[in-house]
Amino acid sequence: MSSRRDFIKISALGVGSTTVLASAARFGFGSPLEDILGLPKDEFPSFKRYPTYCEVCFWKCAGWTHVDMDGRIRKITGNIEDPQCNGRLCPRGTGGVGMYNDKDRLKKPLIRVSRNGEQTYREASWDEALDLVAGKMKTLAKKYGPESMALFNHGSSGHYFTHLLNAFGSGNIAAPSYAQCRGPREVGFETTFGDSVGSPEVTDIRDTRCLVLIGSHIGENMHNGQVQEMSDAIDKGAVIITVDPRLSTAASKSKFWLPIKPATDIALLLSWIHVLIYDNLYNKAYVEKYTEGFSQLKDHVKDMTPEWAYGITTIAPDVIRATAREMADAAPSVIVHPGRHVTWYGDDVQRSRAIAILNALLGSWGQRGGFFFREGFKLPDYPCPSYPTPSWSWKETLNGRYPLAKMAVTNAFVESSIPETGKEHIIRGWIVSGTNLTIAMPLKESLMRAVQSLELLVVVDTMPMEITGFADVVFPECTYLERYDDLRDSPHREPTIALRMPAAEPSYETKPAWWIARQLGLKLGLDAWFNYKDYKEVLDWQLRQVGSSLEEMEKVGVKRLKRTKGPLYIGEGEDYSFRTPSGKIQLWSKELADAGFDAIPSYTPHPEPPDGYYRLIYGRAPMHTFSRTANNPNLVALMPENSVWVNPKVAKLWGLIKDQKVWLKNQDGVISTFPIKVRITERIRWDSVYMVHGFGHHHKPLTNAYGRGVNDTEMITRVMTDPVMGGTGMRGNFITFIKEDPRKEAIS
Ligand SMILES: Nc1nc2c(c(=O)[nH]1)N[C@H]1C(S)=C(S)[C@@H](COP(=O)(O)OP(=O)(O)OC[C@H]3O[C@@H](n4cnc5c(=O)[nH]c(N)nc54)[C@H](O)[C@@H]3O)O[C@H]1N2
Ligand SMILES: Nc1nc2c(c(=O)[nH]1)N[C@H]1C(S)=C(S)[C@@H](COP(=O)(O)OP(=O)(O)OC[C@H]3O[C@@H](n4cnc5c(=O)[nH]c(N)nc54)[C@H](O)[C@@H]3O)O[C@H]1N2
Ligand code: SF4
Ligand SMILES: [Mo]
Repeated sequence: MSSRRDFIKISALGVGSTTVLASAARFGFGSPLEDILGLPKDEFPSFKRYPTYCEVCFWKCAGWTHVDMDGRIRKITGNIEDPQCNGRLCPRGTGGVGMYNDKDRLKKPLIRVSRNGEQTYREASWDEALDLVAGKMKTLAKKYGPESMALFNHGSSGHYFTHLLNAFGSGNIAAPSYAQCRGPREVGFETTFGDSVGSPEVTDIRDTRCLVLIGSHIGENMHNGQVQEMSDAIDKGAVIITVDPRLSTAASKSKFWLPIKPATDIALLLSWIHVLIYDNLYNKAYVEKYTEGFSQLKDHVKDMTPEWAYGITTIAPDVIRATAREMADAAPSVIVHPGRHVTWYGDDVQRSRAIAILNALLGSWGQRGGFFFREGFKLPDYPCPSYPTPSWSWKETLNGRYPLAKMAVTNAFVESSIPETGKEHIIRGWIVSGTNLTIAMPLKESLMRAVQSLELLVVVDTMPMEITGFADVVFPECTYLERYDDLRDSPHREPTIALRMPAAEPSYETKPAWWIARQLGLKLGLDAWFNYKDYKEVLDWQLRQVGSSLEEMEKVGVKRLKRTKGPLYIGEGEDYSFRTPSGKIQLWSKELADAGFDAIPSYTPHPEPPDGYYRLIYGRAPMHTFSRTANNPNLVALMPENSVWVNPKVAKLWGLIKDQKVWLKNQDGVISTFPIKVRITERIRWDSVYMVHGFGHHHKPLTNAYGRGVNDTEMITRVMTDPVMGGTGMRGNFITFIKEDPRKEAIS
């Protein structure tokens, strides 16, 4: 087992200990132990290594799992051939061994039973648990049709259960990574450029001369390749402009930090557009050749001067002008970053549109140092019959709302799972895999009503996370270090494929998701869709179609391929047709207008915190991924709990002192289950408080995570839903402090 000491040694040495790593270490990167210590590679002659790609977050860095002579997984390092990580993992990726070692892992299938009138779980054999689920799925299909089954997923396991449900006759598949994360951004960019930003993002940070971050907190948001590229760009003299009510790590490396009043970004963006147009700073050749709707845009922003925006955003007019000029000076090698988690205030598609429009005026889409054209490698699908056509799909759960949603909306599924809402199409059973819905989704009340209404709830997870406590049946998946999974084929500057293979046998009685889905498929009579015994057969078949093999990939882990679909950028003056209805970039969007929305973004004010309350904003910490790492012993050692960031002015007003524990209460009277430590810092505006998402677990089996800090989701009871695509804006909640234990008061 990797001990805590080993791990801490790795990260401590990783900071600034080698010149090669100097810049990446700025953001806390570790590096292969051998490199840091300068040891010959055969210092660990008994270590074997197996290729993998990381599952600690969805950047999916490719790496190697190292196993000692006793077959124990000891460490994970990056694969130097992988353009998504360049041989370096972030602290979470290095700490991934903790997911394997976690003593609280799910170990056996569990079935909910009633004992002496009380519900509990009992351990079951795989066969019994699978039979139970398949039997219930058959009953639901007979009673209500196969469409009554839905899947909520995130991560690698999603594909196998998607395949299962598609073969079963349901297309009802949703992920919080859309309506609670990047959905509005994809719609905002698609309606402008005809293309989404995707993952990894198509931002050409490597060669940029100016990077503008609107909230997006790269450096705490540790998406590996992006962080490395940003660090290199800083070394090459790129100007960083960060707009954030909090002095984020990125803001601290920036030439300009704009501590904006939260919820007012659209006003700033419109005033930047105003300056670019009315000060003649925009890229005229690009705009003339590739865009349409310029004159409407010009009219629209006529009065949206920096002076106008100052009154709304608190950012001084000269700063707005100076930063607009920096962008124009760097254009087209400039990126106004689209962000990733963008479900903030319910007008998020429009904010993303404003960001896209700004990029269009600067001419950065399709340009070096702006946005590149990605290319992926499409692996052929393993042969199977075509899927049956469902009689209704996720679109029907929208009931005519969210017309531009391109994927299922989790919150609409939740509503459709509550029969009393009187919907025509009702969902009766869920499979939940790789997503801890109770922490990922706001609106706990409707989530709980849905959970109580379901006739079947199956959870597939590696850990006893909160959502598992609601399941009828829990299937324990083995960790990513113990299994084969689909080849990673995410598009990037060059296409690559990466393999994940097991470095050890699955611990306890855990199984890979592909196996679980296949067993259910066989029990449901869907054999034709699962025509293999081992997923290795699927991978080898796919690889052989493209001139490789599993044997080759097991040696190299990553294979880089040549681009075949054209260059990374648009050539100078080249004709180019965007994938919009007219082939031009839409500064004025017909698609939005036709659907009844603003064709050009406008600023609308949002509610302000009442007296004595502060806006709750949240984000990431470099050493954790949402709630998925909250119990990981290696990462808990680095950061055991979150704290609430409070401005000194506010701390003084409330008489708060450093590290004091307080409870939080929100505008609807909801009080946090646990207290949280106060961090007093000038790095946050006085009107807001900040905390890292993913803490405050209330599930006791999570022995490292239980009761540590506050769960931000618990405090988010007001949600502003984006009418364009259904994203749940979560930053309109206000909290105040309670200094004494509120439960004690209630008792006395
Ligand atoms: N309040 C609030 N809500 C948010 C956010 C926020 O910042 N604040 N962020 C939003 C964003 S950006 C996103 S993308 C979503 C993410 O939300 P989720 O998709 O729910 O992400 P995680 O919290 O990582 O939950 C992942 C679950 O997967 C399990 N898991 C880990 N590895 C495996 C595996 O190999 N197999 C299986 N089957 N399960 C595994 C974990 O134990 C955990 O239960 O949350 C969104 N919700
Ligand atoms: N270490 C780590 N890295 C991660 C993840 C993780 O869990 N851990 N998750 C990954 C995922 S799935 C996602 S989606 C991304 C999310 O990462 P980002 O897209 O970077 O996250 P955001 O939530 O948009 O940004 C959070 C920042 O927004 C600021 N902010 C809050 N309100 C406002 C506002 O009104 N205006 C402005 N301008 N700023 C505001 C906060 O102070 C904070 O610094 O991170 C990814 N990377
Ligand atoms: S960024 Fe870190 S956690 Fe995410 S995939 Fe890469 S190494 Fe893993
Ligand atoms: Mo996300």
